[in-house]
Amino acid sequence: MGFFSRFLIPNPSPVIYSSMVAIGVTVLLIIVGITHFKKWFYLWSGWLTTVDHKRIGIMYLISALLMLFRGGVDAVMMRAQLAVPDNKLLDSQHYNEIFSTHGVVMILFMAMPYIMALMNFVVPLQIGARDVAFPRLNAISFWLFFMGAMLFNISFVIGGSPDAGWSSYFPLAGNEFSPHVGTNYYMIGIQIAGIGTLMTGINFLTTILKMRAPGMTLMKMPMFTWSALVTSIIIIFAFPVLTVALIMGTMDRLFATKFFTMTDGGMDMLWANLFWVWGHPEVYILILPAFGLFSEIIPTFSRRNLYGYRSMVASMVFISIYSFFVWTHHFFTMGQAAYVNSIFSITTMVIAIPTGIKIFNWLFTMWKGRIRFTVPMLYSIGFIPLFTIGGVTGVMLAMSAADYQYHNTMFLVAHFHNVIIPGVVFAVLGAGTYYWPKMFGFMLNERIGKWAFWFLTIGFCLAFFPMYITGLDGQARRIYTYSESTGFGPLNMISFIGAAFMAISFVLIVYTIYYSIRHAPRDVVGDDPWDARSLEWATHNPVPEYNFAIIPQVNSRETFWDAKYKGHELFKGDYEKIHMPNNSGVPFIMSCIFFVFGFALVFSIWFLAIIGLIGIFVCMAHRSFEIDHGHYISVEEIKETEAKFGGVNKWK
Ligand code: HEM
Ligand SMILES: [Cu+2]
Repeated sequence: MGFFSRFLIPNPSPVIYSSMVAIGVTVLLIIVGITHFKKWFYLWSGWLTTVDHKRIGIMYLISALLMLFRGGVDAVMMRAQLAVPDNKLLDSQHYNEIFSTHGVVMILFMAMPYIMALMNFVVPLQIGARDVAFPRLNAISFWLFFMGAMLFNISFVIGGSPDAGWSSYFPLAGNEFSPHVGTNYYMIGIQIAGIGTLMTGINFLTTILKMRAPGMTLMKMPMFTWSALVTSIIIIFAFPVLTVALIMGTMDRLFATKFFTMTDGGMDMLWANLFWVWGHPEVYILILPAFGLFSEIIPTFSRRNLYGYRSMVASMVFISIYSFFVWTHHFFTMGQAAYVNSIFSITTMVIAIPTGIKIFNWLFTMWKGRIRFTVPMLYSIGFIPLFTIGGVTGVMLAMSAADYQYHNTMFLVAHFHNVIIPGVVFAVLGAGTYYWPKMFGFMLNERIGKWAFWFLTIGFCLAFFPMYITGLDGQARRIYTYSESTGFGPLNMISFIGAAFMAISFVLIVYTIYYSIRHAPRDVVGDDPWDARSLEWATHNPVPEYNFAIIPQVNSRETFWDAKYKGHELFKGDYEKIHMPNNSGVPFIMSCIFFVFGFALVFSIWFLAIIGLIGIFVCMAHRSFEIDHGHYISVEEIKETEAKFGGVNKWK
C-alpha cells in the first residue's frame, strides 16, 4: 500500500465524514477558547503539570465522562441498527468496528478511569495521607492512560478502527482477516494505557501499605480502601499478562512473527488464554472498587455501620484469588476436554458464594438503618436486585454444557451488561454524586439526579432484558442484522427504546453538572454534607492542597463518626510545615512522546518510532539527573488557609 493511502479510512461513510468535521471543529473551538480567555498558562501550571492526587483524580473523571459519551454513541448506533430486521443503517464492516470500539472504550477507557478517578481522589484522604506514595509516577500513569485512549480514538479518523471485537481474537485480528491498521491501534493504544494502569497498581499498593495515618491497622481501613488494595494486587498480577500478549500480537502484525497463527507452529488459542487470564481478573478490577464504593454509600445513608466488616474483607480477598482460576469459562465451546470444562464450571460458580455474602451484608446494613433516599443511595439500592439478576444469569452461563446453547448469543450480551451497568456504572455514578461536594465544594442537583437515575434504570431494563429472550432463541451477538422471519424484530425495537432512555439519562447527568455549576449555592455545604463516617469527610471542602493540616489519629473503623459523636480527638498537636512534591512537566511531555511513538508504530513509520523511543529515554534520563526536593508549605500559610476554612476540629 502507498504511504499516504494507509492513512485513509478503509470503509468511509457519511457518518464518519461528518464526525471528522465535528471533531475538527470542536478541537479548533477549544483551542480558540483557551487562547481567547488566556487560559494556557493556567492549564499548564494548574493541570497538565500537576502531581496532586486530587487533580489527577478529577482529570480521570473528565476523561471517563468524555469516553462514556463516545462509547454511548456507539451503543445507540448499534441498537438503532438492530432495531428493525434487515436494516441498512450500518453495513457489516462498520458494525464490526463499532462493537469492537464500544467494548474497548467502555471497559478500558470509561469504566477503568472512572474507578481510577475515585481511587485517586478518595484513597489518600480516606487513609489520612497527604498524597500517594509516588506522586510523579501517578501523573505519568494518568497521562499514559490518556494518550493511550486518544491514540485508540483517532483510529476512527485516521486509518480505520479495530474490527475484531474487544477481545480481538486471532486469527481474526491477524493481518489476513484484518488487513488495515485498526488492530494495530488496538494493540498499541491499549498497551500504552495498560502500562499506566500497572504503575497505578504499584503506586496504590505502596500508598495503602505505607501511608496510613497512625492507628489505622489493616482491619481498621475503610471498605473502599480495602477494595483499592485488593484491586491493586490484582492489577499487579494481571496486567503484565496483557502487556506480554499485546507485545506478541503487535509482533505478529508488524513483524510477521507466528505466535497466534494457525500454521507454522503458531497457536490462536494462546491468545484466547492470555487475553482472558488478564480479561477475567480485569472485570474484578472494575467490580471490587465498585463494591467498595457501595460499602461507603450504604452505611452513610442508612445511618448505621457496615454489617459484617470482616466477612466483607474476607470475601473480597477470596474473590481476588479466585478470579485467576476461572478464565477458561470464556471458551467452553472452543474444544477443550469435558473435564477441563467441568473444573472451570465449578470454579466459576463458586465465585457466587462470596458475592452473595456481600449482597446479604448490604441488605443487613440497610435492614436496621434509617434510610435516606439520596441519589447515591438510589443507585446503591437499584444495584442490589439488578446485579443479583446479572449474577444468576452468570451462573447459568457457567454451566458449560448449557453454554453450548447460548454462548455467543445476545444472552451473553445481556448478562455482562447486567452485571457491569448496575455494578460498575451505578457505582461510579452514585459515588460521583456522593464525592462531588468534596471534589468541587458544591452539591449536584438532587432532583435532576433522580430523574437521571430513573431514566437509566428503566432504560437499562428495557434495553437488556429482551436480549435474554432473543439470545435464548438464538440471536447471535456481533452480527449486524437478522431477517424478518426470525421474529426478533419487536424485542429488538424495545431494546432500542431502552437504549434511547439510557442516552437521555446520560444527557441528564451532564445537565445536572451544568445546572449545578450555574445554580448550586456555594459555601453552604460544610465539610461533611452527608453526615458520613470515614476520614475523607474530616477535611475541608474543597480539600486544601495538603489534605490534612495535622495528620489524624485513628483508633477505630469509623474514626470520623467517633470523632463527631463519641468525643474522640482526631487532630492532636500543632501545625508544622508540610513537605509537598513539585509540579513537573515531564510526565505530560513524555506521554506525548509515547503518543507519537505509538502512532509511528501503528503505521510502521520506523524513523519516527526511533526518534520517539530516544525521546522517551531522554525524559527518563532527565529525571535521573534532576535535583528536585519538593517544597514546604509554611506554618503561616497553613494557619491562613485553616482560618479561612474554620480550623481542623471545627465540627466540635
Ligand atoms: C448505553 C448502554 C449500552 C448499550 C445500549 C450497549 C449495547 C451493546 C450492544 C448492542 C452490544 C453487542 C454488539 C453485538 O454483539 O453485536 C454491546 C457490546 C459490548 N458492550 Fe455495551 N452497551 C452499553 C453500555 C456498555 C457499558 C457501560 C459497558 C462496559 C463498561 C459495555 C461493554 C460492552 C462490551 C465489552 C461489549 C462486547 C463488545 C464485543 O463484542 O467485542 N457496554 N453493547
Ligand atoms: Cu470471566
